Amino acid sequence: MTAGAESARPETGATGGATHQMILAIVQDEDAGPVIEALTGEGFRATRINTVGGFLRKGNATILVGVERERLHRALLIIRDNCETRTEYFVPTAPGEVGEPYPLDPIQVQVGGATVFVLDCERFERL
Ligand code: 2BA
Repeated sequence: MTAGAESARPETGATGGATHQMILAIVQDEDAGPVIEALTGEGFRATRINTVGGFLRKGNATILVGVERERLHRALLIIRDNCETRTEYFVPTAPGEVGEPYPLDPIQVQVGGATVFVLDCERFERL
């Protein structure tokens, strides 16, 4: 049976629970390459989307990983082990009396390892 034919059926469990889950992991740019390499090295499939954090307005990466429920834990471990916590600085501004806003003292923030959401997949197909 081809992969396409096999997966043309909705992949839901006998109890109706999802058999696949979607990991949505927001990681720092520097960690995205190692995370994807480690995931694919263990047979996971992953997609990287280049994103921007709403607070720092700095580029980061959102990695989508569709996984079978039994392999979820392993994928999360890989993500955790390949993401570092780093210190970044955010420079807030205050409105100036005339013209340009002026910078205030930098605020230190700890970014990462990874911000992870795990979603049940209602349906997974490869067409
Ligand atoms: P950013 O929004 O650029 O946030 C970068 C870091 O700034 C955060 O690191 C956190 O330490 C700090 N931060 C964010 N919002 C803050 C606030 N209102 N006040 C003070 N500090 C704040 P992480 O928590 O590790 O988040 C890293 C990135 O993950 C975020 O980048 C954002 O792109 C994403 N993210 C985090 N939580 C999220 C959520 N609940 N929903 C969607 N994306 C999220």
